[in-house]
Amino acid sequence: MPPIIKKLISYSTFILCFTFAFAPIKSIAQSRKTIAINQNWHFAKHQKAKSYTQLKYTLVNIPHTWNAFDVLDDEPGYYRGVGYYKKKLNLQPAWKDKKIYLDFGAANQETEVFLNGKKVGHHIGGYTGFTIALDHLKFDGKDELLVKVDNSHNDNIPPLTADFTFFGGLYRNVSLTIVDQAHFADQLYGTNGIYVHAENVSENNAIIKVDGKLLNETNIKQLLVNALLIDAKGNKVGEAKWLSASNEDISFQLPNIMVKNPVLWSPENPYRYQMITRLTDYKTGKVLDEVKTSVGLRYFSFDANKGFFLNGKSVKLIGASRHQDFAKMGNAAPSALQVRDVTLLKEMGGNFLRVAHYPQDQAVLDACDSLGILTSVEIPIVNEITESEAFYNNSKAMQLEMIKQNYNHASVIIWAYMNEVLLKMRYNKEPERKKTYLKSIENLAQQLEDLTRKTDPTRYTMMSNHGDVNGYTNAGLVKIPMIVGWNLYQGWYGGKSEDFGPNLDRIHAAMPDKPLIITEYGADVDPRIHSDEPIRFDKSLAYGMEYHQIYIKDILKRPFIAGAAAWNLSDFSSETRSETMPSVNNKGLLTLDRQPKNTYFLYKAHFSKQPYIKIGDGSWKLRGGTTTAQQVSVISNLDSIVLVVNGKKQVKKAVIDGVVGWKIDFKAGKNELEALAYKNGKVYKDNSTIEFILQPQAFLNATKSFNLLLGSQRQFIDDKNQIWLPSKAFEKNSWGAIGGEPFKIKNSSRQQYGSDKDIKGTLNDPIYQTQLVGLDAYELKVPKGKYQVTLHFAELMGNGIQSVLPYNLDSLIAEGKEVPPQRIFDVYLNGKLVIKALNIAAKYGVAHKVEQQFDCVITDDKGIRLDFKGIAGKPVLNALQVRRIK
Ligand code: GCB
Repeated sequence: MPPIIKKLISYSTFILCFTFAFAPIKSIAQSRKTIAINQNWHFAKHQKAKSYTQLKYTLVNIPHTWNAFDVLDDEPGYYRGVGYYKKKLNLQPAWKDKKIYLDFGAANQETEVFLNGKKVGHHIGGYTGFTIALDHLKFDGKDELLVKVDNSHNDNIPPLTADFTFFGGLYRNVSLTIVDQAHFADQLYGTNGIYVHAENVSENNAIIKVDGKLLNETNIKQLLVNALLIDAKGNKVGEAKWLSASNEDISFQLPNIMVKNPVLWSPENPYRYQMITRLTDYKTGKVLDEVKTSVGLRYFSFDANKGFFLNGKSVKLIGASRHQDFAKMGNAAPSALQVRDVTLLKEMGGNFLRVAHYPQDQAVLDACDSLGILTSVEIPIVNEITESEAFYNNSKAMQLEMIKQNYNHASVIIWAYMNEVLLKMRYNKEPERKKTYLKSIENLAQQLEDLTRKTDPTRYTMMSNHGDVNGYTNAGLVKIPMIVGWNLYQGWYGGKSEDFGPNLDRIHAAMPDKPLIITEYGADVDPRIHSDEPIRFDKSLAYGMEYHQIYIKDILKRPFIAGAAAWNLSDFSSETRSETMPSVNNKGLLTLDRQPKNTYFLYKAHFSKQPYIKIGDGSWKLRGGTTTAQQVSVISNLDSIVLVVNGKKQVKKAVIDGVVGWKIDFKAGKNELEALAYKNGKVYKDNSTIEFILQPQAFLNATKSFNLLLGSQRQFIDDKNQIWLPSKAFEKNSWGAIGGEPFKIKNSSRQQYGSDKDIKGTLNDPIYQTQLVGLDAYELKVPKGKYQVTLHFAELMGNGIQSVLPYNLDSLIAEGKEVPPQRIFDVYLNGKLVIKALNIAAKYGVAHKVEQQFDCVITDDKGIRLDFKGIAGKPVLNALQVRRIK
């Protein structure tokens, strides 16, 4: 229980006998120290039947997760269990009479802390910070911490399921805070106890309020709290004082600080004041503690018809949602990398970050404060709930920790608490039970809403829904939060991208009094995949571009849309996904290691105020095709662009909605591209060198190799930087397949493109995820010579790995029903039987890479011919490589 809040002493009329001078405005108090203790921890995973003392520990540094690598392998699942961290504390004798706290940025997800073998703390929840008092230190050089972290599934801890990986471990910074025995603290919520907010903010005035908590474990009878507000130049702007009348655990509220003509915080000018709050022994004047808080003054409102207003001006919130993991690090990424994400969002022209689906590193919100990015922050209740008191209590505790820990950030305008909570609907076959379940969700939502409004009446509340309006409206969930967030995927999980706009109008019409934010929208884009004929689910950059172009237009057109956050700022780990990059959700505008995709450039062209020009497919350095005439786009916010290809000027073209395109003639080999634009006497340029691989109609003497994808329209660049091009039907004197149909999952309107199964044994899944089914032969007219022919197969039918979530498109269809078909066939190479009675599923299993390689010498003009002869069922071929070796 929080300590009882003591009656506040009104201090407005209290005249101080002792006047504490804030002399130099710089920090003078040395009493509070924060020391990172991230280095040299001993870590071991729990093993059955062994106590933690018997385990073999390895040295690690924090941030650390034990899942950074096991999510990268081709195997499903990752370690969810207990990990132990041990560390000897290096304490200074001078701290003997101090209070020492152990602060965790976060630990996923349940943590017990032991000091010298005795339990001193426990925390539930993987995404908020917590503080533990270390009260019985020995100071003999042997004080030892043992931290037991558990990321096992727990029915009472949100999130229960979600489309992201629950990396276990001490993945945010750990530090010691050393303070005087009388100090500011709100240990229950893991904060320093100082909460600053402003009321009645306008261009003319602001009232600043400081609420706080302090702990006094000394004999000092009277403590003075003094807060000083200084501006960015260090000038004093206002001051407030308060004197305690007791020596216990106290809550206090300082008298108001009035600011005249405040400089307001905004994305354009993220101006911050600083509040220095000091605790002093009233009698002796000794400074006991000092806390600094940055303060941004702004006022804002949401209107159901007109959108969002900041400091009286209409502002469209544009940005992205963000997950916190990085390539090969999982969630254990250093704060500097987290901050870089906010910089990337700012450079893209974004002004809004949805901190999803859980509170993140304080450094992220610090960066949002200092760069002028508005945020919404949420707790991880995702997809479903457990109807238990413990789940409710844990959810509420997380909400409170989130609010208290992020309270002082000017960037935060929204607290949110549920994401698509009706997605994993329970009890669909028991209508009465389902009703009760829905009621439980509504109850929890209402409790979280009430708690949030009571704890922080200065911000808005939100939950994010999915699907159609009726589900959430009928469940009573639309009326509860102040803003409704909707996650919309027309043109991805269903329908067409063009349905997005009309759908927005329908949602608005159904809830005309609710402010609306599009909290998610996106399409998977694998930057290794390109297509001239983009279609849904092909994961190509081109489809992603089309999708986002339509969405941006529709969002900007509608004033009632207060804001929109693309899903996601970057690709992120999601262990249960198996698509072109297994265990990764590719909806990022950036890759998992933060390389920009074209879609990022598109946002930059739309929203950045700086002149911007980028050869759209600049990152597509290796292209190919049967013809050299190909489309190239330039992404820009300048009026018109000139494109120069290999020294030849193309016609100047006007940029429309951030993009302009040309069909240009590449030459085989290296091509130099330059895009130019002029504005106010200045020239803006971008250059790109592109290697073009011509795959001629006939295999010529100069042709070294063909890498062909069957049943596919995409181009793919593999991990050896080889380009794979779509195959075609056989034409005379050329090459191609004879017979066969592209693989499609039957009876599924959701699946239009190959398979989403994780193909075992390779990281180049797109080579295997499409195929021709029932082909008779494959023929290539090649000049005389020696060739290496490699056939690539994978059985795409039958139960692969099943996901617990409906995100994996295959798993929906596969759920227990899909049986691998009988498929046995022979393959002949130029009349010679090279593969006998191949039964892929039986021999290698479903969704496993199979590669078969043969050499052949061609001495006549017949070329290479492969024949596929079915013994049972239809033969298949996924990809084919033909390489000239002599
Ligand atoms: C959603 C979820 C998010 C998923 C996303 C997706 O609606 O809120 O957690 O990652 O869709 O990519 O499917």
